[in-house]
Amino acid sequence: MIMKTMEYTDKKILVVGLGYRTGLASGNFLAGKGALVTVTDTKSREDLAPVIAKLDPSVKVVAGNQEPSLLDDGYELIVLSPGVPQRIPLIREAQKRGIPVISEIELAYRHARGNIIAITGTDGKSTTTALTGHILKELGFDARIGGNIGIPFITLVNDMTDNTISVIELSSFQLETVAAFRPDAAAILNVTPDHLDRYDSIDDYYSAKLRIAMNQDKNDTFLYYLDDAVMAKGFGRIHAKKMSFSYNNKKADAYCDRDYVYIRYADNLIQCLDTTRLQILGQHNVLNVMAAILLVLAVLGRRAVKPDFNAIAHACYSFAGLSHRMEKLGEYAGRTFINDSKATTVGALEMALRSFPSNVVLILGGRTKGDDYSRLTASMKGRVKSLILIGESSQSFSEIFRDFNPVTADSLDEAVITAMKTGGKGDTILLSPACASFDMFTSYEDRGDSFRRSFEKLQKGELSWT
Ligand code: UMA
Ligand code: ADP
Repeated sequence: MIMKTMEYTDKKILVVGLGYRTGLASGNFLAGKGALVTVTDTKSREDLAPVIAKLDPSVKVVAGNQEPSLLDDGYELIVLSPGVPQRIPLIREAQKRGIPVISEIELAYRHARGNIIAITGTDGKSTTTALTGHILKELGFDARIGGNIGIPFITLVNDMTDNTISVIELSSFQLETVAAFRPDAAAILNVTPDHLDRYDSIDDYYSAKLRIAMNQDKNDTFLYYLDDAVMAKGFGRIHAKKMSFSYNNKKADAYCDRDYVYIRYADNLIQCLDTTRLQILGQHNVLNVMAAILLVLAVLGRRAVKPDFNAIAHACYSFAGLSHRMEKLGEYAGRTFINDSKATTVGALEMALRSFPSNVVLILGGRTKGDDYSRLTASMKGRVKSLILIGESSQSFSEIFRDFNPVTADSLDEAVITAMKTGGKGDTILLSPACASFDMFTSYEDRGDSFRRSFEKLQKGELSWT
């Protein structure tokens, strides 16, 4: 039985996974509501020290121990951080004992006010979330962004009003343990293989994503990408009004024709914006723009507000994009440097490559996530003129991509020097690793920042390549 009450005083609640953000935020929120909170994490107290320092002093910390016997303390609710899989013995035991296990997203949902837009998908979630929030703010709404983008949803709920619109990025991990969560508008942007180290198959991964819409009804909106072959499976379970976007299929509610984005709205076809005026680069970002506009329209519809399409278009034009996603760092000696460190999947790199017809010097590799990387060769052919491998995947990638004569680099400084030595004027030097960063860096941001520093060193003459 899920504890529906929002009265937490003296209730014993276990938060599993302190992390850097989610467990910390959930623990502090619940302690603030008077709950008796314990947080458990497999890391040592020493490793967790900087996070423990930010915890409400009333929260008990069990570090380095996550034995199922912890449950003998009699918890009424478990809040699970996204990085912790449900298959661990502690959670299996909690499920056996009938203790409700919910994600921080579910917890936040129960306290949220106003409207909720929820966005999932393999790639493009953060960009679409930030853009949707940006459009709403430009239109004058009280929009807040959060979720997997790095701001736990629970940190947003305390000062919400009925006018607030929360735009929440959701990972499949967070969706695994939602229960009553019901967004006014939900989107699955795309589904390509990812996180196959956590899921048994792409179907399992997709099932977790579909949970975004499982409680929606016909008054809600569910948005999907019409060109995605994996989608449409499982739609039988969705009761919301469906809308779609497509790169060029005119049956969709939003599509692109030549340089323009068209939107179907109240039986009219609106030429909404000119894609050449967007600051965010690449075809994939046109898809993200279409998704963001349709989500905004869904919530405006909910509020019976007539859309100002001109203002929406201008809000899209003024969106500068997020760092580490096809971010142009600058030019040096005739080469253009692009930081796409957030491309941690095969699908993301495939999309990035579509933006460059040729002369790409690609920096690839890191910690793999169980995908079939050989399918990248099709999009690399003709576009990638030289390949530089980084990270722990170097050995296996040398074999998979041997036709590209790859060179291995131990650091991004070395990768940049090699890129300069092997290439020439007109090249695009692209960091788009298609892998997680944790083998060499603390995060994709750390990897992208390191690439930026290498570029800056090059500009200052601190990296010698001639
Ligand atoms: N742990 C255990 N037991 C286990 C496994 C892990 O105790 O069996 C502990 C770990 O030691 C760690 C904690 O559990 O301390 C897990 O923390 P977390 O990974 O949930 O970390 P947070 O800092 O709270 O970050 C999470 C998201 N991380 C993941 O989903 C892995 C962040 O997404 C998100 O921004 C943040 O919540 C706020 O919502 C990051 C991510 O990589 C960017 N997401 C994946 C992605 O985008 O592909 C899903
Ligand atoms: P996410 O939050 O889902 O990881 P981001 O918006 O951070 O997505 O973008 C990460 C990378 O994914 C980008 O650098 C880009 O290469 C790729 N990408 C962005 N949008 C899409 C999309 N709609 N389809 C495929 N790839 C995309």
